[in-house]
Amino acid sequence: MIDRAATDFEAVHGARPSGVWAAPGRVNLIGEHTDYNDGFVLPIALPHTTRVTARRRTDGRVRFHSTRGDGTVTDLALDGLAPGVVTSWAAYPAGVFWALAEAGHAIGGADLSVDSDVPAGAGLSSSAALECATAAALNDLYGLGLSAPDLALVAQRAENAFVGVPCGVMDQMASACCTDGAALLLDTRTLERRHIPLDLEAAGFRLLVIDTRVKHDLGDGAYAALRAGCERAADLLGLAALRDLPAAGLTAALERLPGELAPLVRHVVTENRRVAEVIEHLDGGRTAALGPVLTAGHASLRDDFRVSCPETDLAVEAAVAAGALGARMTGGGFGGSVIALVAAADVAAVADAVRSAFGSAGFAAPVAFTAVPSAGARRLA
Ligand code: GAF
Repeated sequence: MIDRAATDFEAVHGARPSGVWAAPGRVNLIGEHTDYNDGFVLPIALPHTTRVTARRRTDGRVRFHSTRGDGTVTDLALDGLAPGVVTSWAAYPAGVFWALAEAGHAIGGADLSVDSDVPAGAGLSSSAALECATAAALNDLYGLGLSAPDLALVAQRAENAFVGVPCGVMDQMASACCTDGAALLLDTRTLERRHIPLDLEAAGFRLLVIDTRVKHDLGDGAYAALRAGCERAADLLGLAALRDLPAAGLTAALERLPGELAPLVRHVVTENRRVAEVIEHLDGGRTAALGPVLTAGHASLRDDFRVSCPETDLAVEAAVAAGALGARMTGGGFGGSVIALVAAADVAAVADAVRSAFGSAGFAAPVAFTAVPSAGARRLA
């Protein structure tokens, strides 16, 4: 794979690359729409990665090529980069150059070729994978000495200010900081992290990921509206963020809020509680007990936060009916993917049941695969 990347790179850019970097997509086990409320999240990195093959340039230009595209090379002057200037997929890596320069790092030009097996638009963080692989490449090429969380913050800045999506920090932190064999418990306020060993296979389970193939798009305004709603609710309650509302104060707080904001707040407070519950079960070695917590999380996203869709609801329902211990949509919602915790012996039956339910409902066939907690951004060669 690495030899091929170097050969492809040379064919496009006319010189050998200096290295190859990879960053993964993610699924979030629990803690959805909590990150921009300063709350808690528990993602794992997927084995699927985006690879960036790169070398420095000395003429102040950045050139981006994707092996999945039509062969076009996007060629830009570094000093001309500004939000709104790049509107194609190249906005993600270009945004990383821009964010590093904005933070005062001495970055020169570079040639980049990008390859990926992270499904795009599936709620599996293909954008964060591309940003983090680019940031890891530039960190090494220009000897910036940035830590993994620093790279995640640069990647998030690129997405917020250059691409224009007001995402929280979970996806970039997952892609940059996750480790093999562990879930990442992240406090999104302090960025304090705990790597929680997660060997589902040894416990006799599998994590089934079901891509509904309903493309989700965080840039279409619905995500921003939800984030604004949560921030308004925190403001009305006199809190810095919804993370500061204790579960014991929830009922009283809901009475003080306008009808459209109360369910958002209920979701965020109960979801932070569910993260804590999942951690308690994992710490206690009670893997099967995670199932009902995941399914309760889905109900909250469906009924209170209202970010599920008929396909994700059906995938959860069919998976649980076929014997999954629990299931929930993962990521921002409005389509995307579902995760299901399944006994090893039931994986095929659960995947078949979801496929057959989709067929009966007239939905396009979903794509299912099992995932193990994998490594974060790294240099491959
Ligand atoms: C998307 C965002 F990018 C994350 O920051 C997070 O808010 C998530 O939706 C919902 O938990 O993936």
